[in-house]
Amino acid sequence: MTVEATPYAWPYDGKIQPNKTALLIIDMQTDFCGKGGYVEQMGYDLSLTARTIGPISRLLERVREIPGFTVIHTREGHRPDLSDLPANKRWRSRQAGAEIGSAGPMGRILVRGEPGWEIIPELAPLPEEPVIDKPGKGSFYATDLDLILKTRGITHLILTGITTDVCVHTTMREANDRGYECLILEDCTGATDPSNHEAALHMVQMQGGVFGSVSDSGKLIKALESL
Ligand code: C5J
Repeated sequence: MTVEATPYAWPYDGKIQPNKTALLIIDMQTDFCGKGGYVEQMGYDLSLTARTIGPISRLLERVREIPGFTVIHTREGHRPDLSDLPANKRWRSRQAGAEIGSAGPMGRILVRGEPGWEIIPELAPLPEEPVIDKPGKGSFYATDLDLILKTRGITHLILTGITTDVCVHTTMREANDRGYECLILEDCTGATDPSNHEAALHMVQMQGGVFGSVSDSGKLIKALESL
């Protein structure tokens, strides 16, 4: 059974194979969807990113029941000494009113080990689920994600998390260039601007699905029932 998706049913090349598929949960950290975190400090509406928590939780519960299915979490963040924080990223965050590394209500913003940097309790990784710590927006840059995926023989990726237009999109584009077959779920992703969310999903569907295909968690869960 394939997942009903646009512009093509996913995967285009046949049935979902759990041992070749990974659910990627990107940056579901307090800094991006919780009170006192980076996104709230920048003044954005938290409900736009927090709306993904329920759908991702339900999907995760289902996926964890399927033998062989890989779940991978990512966390955006920097070393406490900020030695992996490029100057351009730092000054832009200052411009946005929430300088990375500065003190906020949830500890130092986007710094590893701080409360705001932690993945939210509702989506806490299980011990066997790899967690990728990334200094950039993309999940492949300066990480071992590709090595972990290749070692497990993963060819298909399901993308969830936040934010749709930044870390999720960068990851999807990089994954597509590396040859992974990608599916993005609209209710399991969210942006700090609703029109950016819509635009990001629209971009995926151009040119016959230039970066992959778009669906939602309900349709995916329905397809997973047949496994
Ligand atoms: C951003 C992310 N938006 N996780 N990070 O700065 O998308």
